[in-house]
Amino acid sequence: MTSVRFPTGFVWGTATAAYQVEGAVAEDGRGPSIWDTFCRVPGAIAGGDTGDVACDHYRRWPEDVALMASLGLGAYRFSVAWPRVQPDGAGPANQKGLDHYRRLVDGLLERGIVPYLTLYHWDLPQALEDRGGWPARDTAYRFADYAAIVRDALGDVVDHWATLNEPKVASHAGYGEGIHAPGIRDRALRDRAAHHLLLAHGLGLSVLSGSGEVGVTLDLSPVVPYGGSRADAEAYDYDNHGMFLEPILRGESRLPDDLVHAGDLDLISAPIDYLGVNYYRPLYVPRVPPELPVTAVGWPVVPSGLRDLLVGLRDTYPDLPPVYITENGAAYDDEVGPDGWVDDPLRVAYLHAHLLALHEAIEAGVDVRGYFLWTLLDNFEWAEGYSKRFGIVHVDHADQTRRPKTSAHWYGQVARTGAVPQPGPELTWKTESDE
Ligand code: GCO
Repeated sequence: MTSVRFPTGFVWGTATAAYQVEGAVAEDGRGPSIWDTFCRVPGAIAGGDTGDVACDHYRRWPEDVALMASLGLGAYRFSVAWPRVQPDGAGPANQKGLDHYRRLVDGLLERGIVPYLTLYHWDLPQALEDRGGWPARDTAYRFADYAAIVRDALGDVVDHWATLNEPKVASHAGYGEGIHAPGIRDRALRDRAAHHLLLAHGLGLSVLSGSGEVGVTLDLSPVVPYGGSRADAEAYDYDNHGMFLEPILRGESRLPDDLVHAGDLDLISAPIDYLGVNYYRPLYVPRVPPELPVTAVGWPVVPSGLRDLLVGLRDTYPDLPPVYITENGAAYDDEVGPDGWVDDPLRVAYLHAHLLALHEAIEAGVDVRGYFLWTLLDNFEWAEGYSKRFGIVHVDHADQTRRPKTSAHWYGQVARTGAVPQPGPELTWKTESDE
């Protein structure tokens, strides 16, 4: 069996986000987030689902960490819930909230799993939304205060930080399209939110300076015209990607000066130690080619898009910092078989092909440091609720039973060996010994 080997020291992990997995939304002093509020808007979430319980990860994290360790995963990308740390989004820290994350990080380290901490994965304290939310410039400064509290509480055990996860989705889906919390549809507020999220990143970056490697995670895709003009594709590309890449990597913004204050772009474009890239599929303008296979959320499966994206980033930004793939994965309608096993051959094929494409990008000279599979557990998929399963571990949300899928065992062997088979026989995870 031939295989491609990833660089020595390559980081293999999984990713989750607080609101999607924790549950315990009123536990230990946690305050409400915009997602707690948005889930109660009739029709906002498929099936009327909420994150009230999610995967009960707030309590079951020891079981989940043990599962990661049993698979041989080396890292865990998680987010801290701001409303647990500052229930009203400002003021003194809630020590019980901080204590939870200290226990989680200690538990990871005890198992030899490296924590990768994201400060913001969309769960803004509702109290700050009540004071204007991300369209209000002050929210960026509240984020800096929050970042300092978490740094002071966990900086002695956390060496890998991300300020934000996907600011584009937080601004565009939350304030532009209204399909994510807080459910606002206003282009001007969207642009204000986008800039203030970037400003929060810049302020957070300076707060975390000296605390280890610090980066930011963006959702990025090649944008491909399919029935539309190249100009349309380029406009869409800037609106979804350049609007964030240009300020962060070049210190340039097209937003008006009454929004972008003097000095903002210096903060936002301060050097980052890495760029987190979330890749799932290319974006086609205006529609997806009908012949492409798609996942359960209708996203086309185009592994070469990952290679093309990374090589394109490297060519466009010669000073591109090292990259982590901070999310990659697929939703499929996984079922528990009669024998209790959850077989997910389509997800294994998706992961296999994307890891081979990632290896091609590394071979082409792109400096990729690690890969975080989205996601460990079937969890609350935002507006889709629990109807979409992205996990390599099946979760029965009625009784919280965890069942590692075939993909969990397949990925575990990749993580343990650092190798992915060339096209041909899939890894059979029941080998007698790793390579
Ligand atoms: C995102 C978020 C995740 C999603 C995942 C699947 O990238 O949108 O970081 O929270 O659940 O991407 O949509």
